[in-house]
Amino acid sequence: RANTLKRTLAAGGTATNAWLSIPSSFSAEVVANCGFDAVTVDMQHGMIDFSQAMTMFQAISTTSAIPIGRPVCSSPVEIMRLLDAGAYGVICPQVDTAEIAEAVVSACRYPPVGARSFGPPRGVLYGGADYFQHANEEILVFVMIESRQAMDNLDRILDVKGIDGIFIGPNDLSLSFGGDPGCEPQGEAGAAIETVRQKASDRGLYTGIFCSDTDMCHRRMDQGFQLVNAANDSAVLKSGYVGQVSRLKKT
Ligand code: 3PY
Ligand code: MG
Repeated sequence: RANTLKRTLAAGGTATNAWLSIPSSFSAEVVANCGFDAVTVDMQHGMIDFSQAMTMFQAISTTSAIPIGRPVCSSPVEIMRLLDAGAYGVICPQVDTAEIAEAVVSACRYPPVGARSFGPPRGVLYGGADYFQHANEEILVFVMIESRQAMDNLDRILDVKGIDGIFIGPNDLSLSFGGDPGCEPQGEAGAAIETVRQKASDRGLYTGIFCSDTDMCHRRMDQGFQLVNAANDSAVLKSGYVGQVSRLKKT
Protein backbone atom coordinates (compact mmCIF):
# COMPACT_ATOMS: atom_id res chain seq x y z
CA ARG A 1 0.00 0.00 0.00
CA ALA A 2 1.31 3.41 -0.93
CA ASN A 3 1.84 5.77 1.98
CA THR A 4 -0.21 8.74 0.75
CA LEU A 5 1.06 10.92 3.60
CA LYS A 6 4.62 10.34 2.46
CA ARG A 7 3.65 11.17 -1.14
CA THR A 8 2.04 14.45 -0.03
CA LEU A 9 5.02 15.47 2.09
CA ALA A 10 7.51 14.45 -0.62
CA ALA A 11 5.68 16.66 -3.10
CA GLY A 12 6.24 19.58 -0.71
CA GLY A 13 2.63 19.68 0.43
CA THR A 14 1.15 20.16 3.87
CA ALA A 15 -0.82 17.48 5.67
CA THR A 16 -3.35 17.38 8.48
CA ASN A 17 -2.93 15.01 11.37
CA ALA A 18 -5.35 14.13 14.16
CA TRP A 19 -4.06 13.21 17.61
CA LEU A 20 -5.74 10.49 19.66
CA SER A 21 -5.51 10.03 23.41
CA ILE A 22 -8.80 8.24 24.11
CA PRO A 23 -8.47 4.43 24.19
CA SER A 24 -11.37 3.65 21.89
CA SER A 25 -11.59 2.11 18.43
CA PHE A 26 -14.96 3.82 18.00
CA SER A 27 -13.69 7.33 18.67
CA ALA A 28 -10.66 6.56 16.47
CA GLU A 29 -13.06 5.52 13.71
CA VAL A 30 -15.10 8.70 14.11
CA VAL A 31 -12.00 10.90 13.90
CA ALA A 32 -10.47 8.95 11.02
CA ASN A 33 -13.66 9.49 9.03
CA CYS A 34 -13.33 13.28 9.28
CA GLY A 35 -10.91 13.64 6.35
CA PHE A 36 -7.49 13.96 7.99
CA ASP A 37 -4.44 12.86 5.99
CA ALA A 38 -3.09 11.02 9.03
CA VAL A 39 -4.28 9.96 12.46
CA THR A 40 -1.82 9.45 15.30
CA VAL A 41 -2.38 7.06 18.19
CA ASP A 42 -0.47 8.54 21.12
CA MET A 43 0.78 5.90 23.51
CA GLN A 44 3.17 8.24 25.31
CA HIS A 45 0.62 10.64 26.76
CA GLY A 46 -2.63 9.07 25.60
CA MET A 47 -4.49 6.66 27.90
CA ILE A 48 -3.83 3.84 25.46
CA ASP A 49 -2.28 0.40 25.86
CA PHE A 50 -1.02 -1.85 23.09
CA SER A 51 -4.11 -3.95 22.42
CA GLN A 52 -6.24 -0.81 22.39
CA ALA A 53 -3.82 0.84 19.97
CA MET A 54 -4.16 -2.19 17.71
CA THR A 55 -7.96 -1.87 17.57
CA MET A 56 -7.56 1.86 16.92
CA PHE A 57 -5.27 1.14 13.95
CA GLN A 58 -7.94 -1.27 12.70
CA ALA A 59 -10.50 1.52 12.87
CA ILE A 60 -8.23 4.07 11.19
CA SER A 61 -7.42 1.64 8.40
CA THR A 62 -11.07 1.53 7.33
CA THR A 63 -10.38 5.04 5.96
CA SER A 64 -7.75 6.65 3.74
CA ALA A 65 -6.05 8.36 6.74
CA ILE A 66 -2.55 7.01 7.32
CA PRO A 67 -2.22 5.37 10.77
CA ILE A 68 0.70 6.67 12.81
CA GLY A 69 1.84 5.63 16.27
CA ARG A 70 3.66 7.57 18.91
CA PRO A 71 5.27 4.86 21.06
CA VAL A 72 5.53 5.25 24.83
CA CYS A 73 9.25 5.79 24.38
CA SER A 74 11.74 5.42 21.57
CA SER A 75 12.75 1.89 22.48
CA PRO A 76 13.10 -0.36 19.41
CA VAL A 77 10.84 -2.96 21.08
CA GLU A 78 7.97 -0.49 21.41
CA ILE A 79 8.45 0.83 17.89
CA MET A 80 8.52 -2.62 16.29
CA ARG A 81 5.30 -3.62 18.06
CA LEU A 82 3.46 -0.56 16.74
CA LEU A 83 4.63 -1.26 13.20
CA ASP A 84 3.58 -4.91 13.51
CA ALA A 85 0.16 -3.65 14.64
CA GLY A 86 -0.20 -1.70 11.39
CA ALA A 87 1.22 1.76 12.02
CA TYR A 88 2.52 3.13 8.71
CA GLY A 89 4.59 5.76 10.44
CA VAL A 90 6.00 6.55 13.85
CA ILE A 91 6.56 9.79 15.73
CA CYS A 92 9.18 8.85 18.30
CA PRO A 93 9.40 10.93 21.48
CA GLN A 94 12.49 12.34 23.16
CA VAL A 95 15.08 11.61 20.51
CA ASP A 96 17.83 13.55 22.25
CA THR A 97 20.91 12.01 20.66
CA ALA A 98 22.09 10.67 17.30
CA GLU A 99 22.44 7.23 18.91
CA ILE A 100 18.74 7.21 19.83
CA ALA A 101 17.87 8.39 16.32
CA GLU A 102 19.96 5.56 14.83
CA ALA A 103 18.18 3.01 17.02
CA VAL A 104 14.80 4.41 15.97
CA VAL A 105 15.62 4.15 12.26
CA SER A 106 17.00 0.66 12.71
CA ALA A 107 13.79 -0.49 14.47
CA CYS A 108 11.74 0.73 11.49
CA ARG A 109 13.79 -0.88 8.71
CA TYR A 110 14.22 -4.53 7.86
CA PRO A 111 17.74 -5.84 7.17
CA PRO A 112 20.04 -5.10 5.52
CA VAL A 113 19.12 -1.46 6.20
CA GLY A 114 18.13 -1.89 9.85
CA ALA A 115 17.41 -4.54 12.44
CA ARG A 116 13.62 -4.70 12.48
CA SER A 117 12.52 -8.20 13.36
CA PHE A 118 10.11 -9.91 10.96
CA GLY A 119 6.54 -10.81 11.98
CA PRO A 120 4.01 -8.08 11.08
CA PRO A 121 0.56 -9.69 11.58
CA ARG A 122 -1.44 -6.49 10.98
CA GLY A 123 1.29 -4.82 8.95
CA VAL A 124 0.61 -7.36 6.21
CA LEU A 125 -3.16 -6.92 6.45
CA TYR A 126 -2.80 -3.16 6.16
CA GLY A 127 0.13 -2.88 3.80
CA GLY A 128 -0.66 -5.88 1.59
CA ALA A 129 0.92 -9.23 0.77
CA ASP A 130 4.01 -7.43 -0.56
CA TYR A 131 4.44 -5.60 2.75
CA PHE A 132 7.98 -6.87 3.26
CA GLN A 133 9.09 -5.63 -0.17
CA HIS A 134 7.91 -2.06 0.46
CA ALA A 135 7.84 -1.50 4.23
CA ASN A 136 11.30 0.06 4.40
CA GLU A 137 10.30 2.62 1.77
CA GLU A 138 6.74 3.32 2.84
CA ILE A 139 6.96 3.60 6.62
CA LEU A 140 7.58 7.14 7.79
CA VAL A 141 10.05 7.77 10.58
CA PHE A 142 9.71 11.02 12.51
CA VAL A 143 12.01 11.76 15.43
CA MET A 144 10.80 14.23 18.04
CA ILE A 145 13.09 17.11 18.85
CA GLU A 146 11.93 18.35 22.22
CA SER A 147 14.84 19.14 24.52
CA ARG A 148 17.86 21.35 24.94
CA GLN A 149 19.99 18.22 24.70
CA ALA A 150 18.48 17.44 21.30
CA MET A 151 19.26 21.01 20.25
CA ASP A 152 22.88 20.55 21.36
CA ASN A 153 23.02 17.40 19.20
CA LEU A 154 20.82 18.72 16.42
CA ASP A 155 23.20 18.47 13.46
CA ARG A 156 24.24 14.95 14.37
CA ILE A 157 20.62 13.84 14.83
CA LEU A 158 19.51 15.35 11.54
CA ASP A 159 22.42 13.68 9.73
CA VAL A 160 21.32 10.20 10.81
CA LYS A 161 20.58 8.29 7.61
CA GLY A 162 17.05 7.02 7.23
CA ILE A 163 15.13 9.64 9.17
CA ASP A 164 12.21 10.90 7.10
CA GLY A 165 11.35 13.87 9.22
CA ILE A 166 11.43 15.69 12.49
CA PHE A 167 8.48 16.44 14.72
CA ILE A 168 8.78 19.13 17.35
CA GLY A 169 7.31 18.75 20.81
CA PRO A 170 7.00 22.42 21.77
CA ASN A 171 5.77 21.76 25.32
CA ASP A 172 8.78 19.71 26.33
CA LEU A 173 11.13 21.97 24.41
CA SER A 174 9.80 24.97 26.29
CA LEU A 175 10.19 23.18 29.64
CA SER A 176 13.74 22.25 28.85
CA PHE A 177 14.60 25.90 28.21
CA GLY A 178 13.16 26.85 31.59
CA GLY A 179 9.74 28.00 30.39
CA ASP A 180 6.20 26.80 31.02
CA PRO A 181 4.63 24.13 28.85
CA GLY A 182 3.01 25.65 25.77
CA CYS A 183 2.88 25.16 22.02
CA GLU A 184 4.14 28.59 21.01
CA PRO A 185 7.03 29.36 23.32
CA GLN A 186 8.91 32.60 22.72
CA GLY A 187 12.55 33.36 23.48
CA GLU A 188 15.18 30.66 23.18
CA ALA A 189 12.72 27.80 22.73
CA GLY A 190 10.83 29.74 20.07
CA ALA A 191 14.07 30.41 18.22
CA ALA A 192 15.06 26.76 18.60
CA ILE A 193 11.85 25.71 16.83
CA GLU A 194 12.72 27.80 13.78
CA THR A 195 16.31 26.54 13.83
CA VAL A 196 15.12 22.92 13.78
CA ARG A 197 12.63 23.61 11.01
CA GLN A 198 15.19 25.41 8.86
CA LYS A 199 17.98 22.86 9.31
CA ALA A 200 15.67 19.91 8.75
CA SER A 201 14.16 21.41 5.66
CA ASP A 202 17.63 22.29 4.29
CA ARG A 203 18.41 18.57 4.49
CA GLY A 204 15.21 17.61 2.70
CA LEU A 205 13.56 16.23 5.85
CA TYR A 206 9.83 16.59 6.44
CA THR A 207 8.87 18.91 9.27
CA GLY A 208 6.03 18.52 11.72
CA ILE A 209 5.03 20.19 14.95
CA PHE A 210 2.41 19.73 17.64
CA CYS A 211 -0.14 22.56 17.79
CA SER A 212 -3.11 23.14 20.04
CA ASP A 213 -5.60 24.87 17.75
CA THR A 214 -6.24 25.40 14.06
CA ASP A 215 -5.09 29.05 13.99
CA MET A 216 -1.78 27.90 15.40
CA CYS A 217 -1.62 25.19 12.71
CA HIS A 218 -1.97 27.91 10.09
CA ARG A 219 0.79 29.98 11.67
CA ARG A 220 3.07 26.93 11.68
CA MET A 221 2.25 26.08 8.07
CA ASP A 222 2.97 29.71 7.11
CA GLN A 223 6.30 29.28 8.88
CA GLY A 224 6.98 26.27 6.63
CA PHE A 225 5.92 23.25 8.71
CA GLN A 226 4.31 20.49 6.66
CA LEU A 227 2.60 18.25 9.20
CA VAL A 228 0.38 19.76 11.88
CA ASN A 229 -2.31 18.70 14.30
CA ALA A 230 -4.64 20.83 16.38
CA ALA A 231 -6.31 19.91 19.67
CA ASN A 232 -6.44 16.19 20.46
CA ASP A 233 -9.60 14.11 20.78
CA SER A 234 -10.08 14.63 24.52
CA ALA A 235 -9.59 18.40 24.21
CA VAL A 236 -12.09 18.56 21.34
CA LEU A 237 -14.57 16.51 23.34
CA LYS A 238 -14.12 18.73 26.35
CA SER A 239 -14.44 22.02 24.49
CA GLY A 240 -17.50 20.73 22.65
CA TYR A 241 -19.26 19.76 25.87
CA VAL A 242 -18.15 22.83 27.81
CA GLY A 243 -19.66 24.92 25.03
CA GLN A 244 -22.82 22.85 25.16
CA VAL A 245 -23.18 23.31 28.92
CA SER A 246 -22.61 27.05 28.71
CA ARG A 247 -25.17 27.44 25.90
CA LEU A 248 -27.70 25.32 27.78
CA LYS A 249 -27.25 27.29 30.96
CA LYS A 250 -27.86 30.59 29.20
CA THR A 251 -31.37 29.57 28.16
C1 3PY B 1 5.28 18.20 23.31
O1 3PY B 1 4.79 19.29 23.02
O2 3PY B 1 6.25 18.05 24.06
C2 3PY B 1 4.70 17.00 22.75
O3 3PY B 1 5.29 15.95 22.85
C3 3PY B 1 3.36 17.08 22.13
O4 3PY B 1 2.59 15.98 22.46
MG1 MG C 1 6.70 15.93 24.35
